[in-house]
Amino acid sequence: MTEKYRSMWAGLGLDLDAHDMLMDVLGSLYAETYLKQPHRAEGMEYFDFVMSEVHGLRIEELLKEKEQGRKVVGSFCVFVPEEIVLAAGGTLVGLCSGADFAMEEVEKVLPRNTCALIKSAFGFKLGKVCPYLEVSDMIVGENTCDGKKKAYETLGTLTDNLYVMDLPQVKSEEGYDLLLAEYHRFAAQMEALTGVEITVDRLREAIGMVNAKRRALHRLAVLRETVPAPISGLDALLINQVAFYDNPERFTKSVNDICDRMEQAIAEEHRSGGGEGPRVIISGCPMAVPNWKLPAIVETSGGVIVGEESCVGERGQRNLVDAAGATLDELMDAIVDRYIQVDCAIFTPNPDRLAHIEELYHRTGARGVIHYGLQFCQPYIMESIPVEKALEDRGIPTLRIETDYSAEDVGQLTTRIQAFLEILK
Ligand code: BJ8
Repeated sequence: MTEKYRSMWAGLGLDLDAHDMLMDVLGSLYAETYLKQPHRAEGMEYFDFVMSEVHGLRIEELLKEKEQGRKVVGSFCVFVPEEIVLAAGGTLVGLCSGADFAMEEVEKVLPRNTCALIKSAFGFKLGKVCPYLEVSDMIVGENTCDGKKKAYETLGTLTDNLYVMDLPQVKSEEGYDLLLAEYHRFAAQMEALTGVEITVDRLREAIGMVNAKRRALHRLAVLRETVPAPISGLDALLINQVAFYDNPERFTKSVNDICDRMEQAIAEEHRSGGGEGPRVIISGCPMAVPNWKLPAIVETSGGVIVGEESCVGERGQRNLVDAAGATLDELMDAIVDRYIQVDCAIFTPNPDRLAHIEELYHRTGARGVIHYGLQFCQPYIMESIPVEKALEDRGIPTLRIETDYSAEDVGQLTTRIQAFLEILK
């Protein structure tokens, strides 16, 4: 990343030395993990470019949007509806991060046994290295797992623009009503923030824009069912990660472009993308940039990841919002109808998630499931035990991994994953 952004970062209050350090690590990790992959799908240059400018050009764009009166809203969860943010004239960006930073500072305000995702967000805040956090006019927290719920109480002391959304834990009628009420409250909050009224037309247009983005990602997911896979799991994950940062319309076009090229490559039997090794799906906690550890191990060990049952993947992107409603209430109901289907492990019980893992496994022609749980993530780690049992009972080989963001266990994980892939051959 170039010198030209230094004054922008300084203006956002970033610690330039710490930020340089982070950018150096990110750059080398990206080159090592992504650019060295053999047979990359054609069209990945756009996503490489976005990543190279993730703290540069994209932040410059967001600052320009702000100058023109738009508001930037940061979120940590796929339950925050982009449709409502866009309809109110805002831009939504993801704030989750996938690297340890300023851990000594973090452990002064959070217990050591907090999951890496939460600690990382705090590390980026306390270490002053995240321009997305600093550019956000409003940060939305949500009452999902206990870790996040309580961490937001502390985050509220570190920032003055935190808004917390309540979420149901049970998918009952009352749970549905709670989500609907919370989405209405959020819509009112967005209107107050931007000064823009959410009208039927604006909301319908926003739904259309987000549906188009999701449709493009669904198209990508379907193409990955091809044998051999036309794209590596690492690259597909990257596209799903970029979905949380990029301008939605430009992103949709870029995903459709790469899908066009993949379709052509498949038709011409031009070999690219994933290898021919055992196909697996990954299921579990979301993987935020630059958390590429597990997929990199799987794919350098000869496996091919063909689907992610994750919020940075299918769990976060499947299903569309019905845009047919004629009134605001009908459109808001349709938004809740779509979001209530997100089968996060914070729900109890959560049978849909198991059904989705099975469906994804069969649809993609996978031979095994790797369950990815972040250490200290109660919801996913707890759920991983019955999920593994149920999958094994159905004859689906499953490997349960519990890890964090450090590189300490790479050797041990590699041995386990190689042994698992050997069984799948
Ligand atoms: S809808 S998965 S994005 S909450 S890893 S912080 S669960 S202790 S991220 Fe998530 Fe929304 Fe659910 Fe999706 Fe807690 Fe677990 Fe940490 Fe997690």
